[in-house]
Amino acid sequence: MKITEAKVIITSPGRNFVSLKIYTDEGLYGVGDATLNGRELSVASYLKDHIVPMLAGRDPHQIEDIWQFLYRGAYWRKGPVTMTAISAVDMALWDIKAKAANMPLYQLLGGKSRSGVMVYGHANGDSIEETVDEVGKFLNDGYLAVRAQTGIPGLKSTYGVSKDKMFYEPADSDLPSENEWSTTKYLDSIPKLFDTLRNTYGNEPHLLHDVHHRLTPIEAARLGKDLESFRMFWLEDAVPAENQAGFRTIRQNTVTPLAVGEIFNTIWDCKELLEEQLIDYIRTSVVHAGGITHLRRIADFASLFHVRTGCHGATDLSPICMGAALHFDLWVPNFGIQEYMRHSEETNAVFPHSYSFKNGYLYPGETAGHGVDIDEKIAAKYPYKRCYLPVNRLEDGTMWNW
Ligand code: CS2
Ligand code: MG
Repeated sequence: MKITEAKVIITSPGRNFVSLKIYTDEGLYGVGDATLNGRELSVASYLKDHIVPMLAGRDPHQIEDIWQFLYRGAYWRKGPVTMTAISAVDMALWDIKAKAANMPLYQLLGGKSRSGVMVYGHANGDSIEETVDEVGKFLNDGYLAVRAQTGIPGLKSTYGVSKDKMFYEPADSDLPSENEWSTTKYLDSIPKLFDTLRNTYGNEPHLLHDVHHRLTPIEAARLGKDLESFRMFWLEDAVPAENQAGFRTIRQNTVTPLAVGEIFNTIWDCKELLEEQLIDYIRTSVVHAGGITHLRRIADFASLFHVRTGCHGATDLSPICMGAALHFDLWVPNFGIQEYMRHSEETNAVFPHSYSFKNGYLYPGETAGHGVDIDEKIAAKYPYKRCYLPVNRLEDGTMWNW
């Protein structure tokens, strides 16, 4: 089999998605997600201008060799743009290989390790009362695990709190909107939220929370301690993680489980975190961390250190990424949980897929490949629209982490 051509498809059914479609001389094609929220066109150009011209004539079955060619061959290694582009190629090639074998992708990875993939949903509200009600709705819908984010009294807006509760979307503006942050106000609120949640729903539901990179290690250690009796499933992105050693302070001071990694793009971003057992869940995704090929390498390394997977699955990762992730999750021995932020009806129509939700679990389906396609006619109805994530400032105007 030979690759004949590849095409980059940009569509915006409510938010921007970049996809790669790779064609072969045997009539099979594969699709991969190449979406990098707020920087979409840079990956589209990387693919169109620099990768697509090198694909024609290659054997699509040589996934590893093509991965190494694109990674080593760029000379400039790593980085979100390069790695998202490589991920898209990798996802599309695994799709082709599984279609050629006439098997769902998980079979090629080693088969099922479990019957379904436990997912967590996103509940949020302006106040603790509203957030508690929203968590209840997810539990009623059958979710076994829910992430809870709440508005902070005294702050106009904060990460994770949305107007539309069902299809929450953080990138909503053609120039970055500005949020305001106070660590003092935040640290005061969050333990109250989880205290109320446990009093209302008991200890059984898994509860998660995303700090979204806003604390320092000592502040994160304090929050972890304050949350200990509420038995969190995890505390996510407690600090920015460029300095992996910073996690030592958090780790030495709390037994609250830690998750990190949605913005990591290679194993090098988490090597120290894993080797030193500084985290419990690694959140690297199929689309931003080098596709199935590299994610599998990260997960295997993580398994040596009792670290489980918890792949990023926000709405800015397209259904193609979700489909591929579910096959990975069904196989990966050290699976922890999968994030599942539901896509809108418009998005689902552009990306017909075989995965489905039931009683807290997602199932990838038995379609050959990763089970997600792109309807180019519907995709063409939604042209690209520039859209940024917000930024964040302290109350005195100092730039902070969003
Ligand atoms: C996130 C995302 O945990 C999460 O899902 O932190 O909401 C993240 O902010 C977006 O994916 C950014 O594009
Ligand atoms: Mg997050």
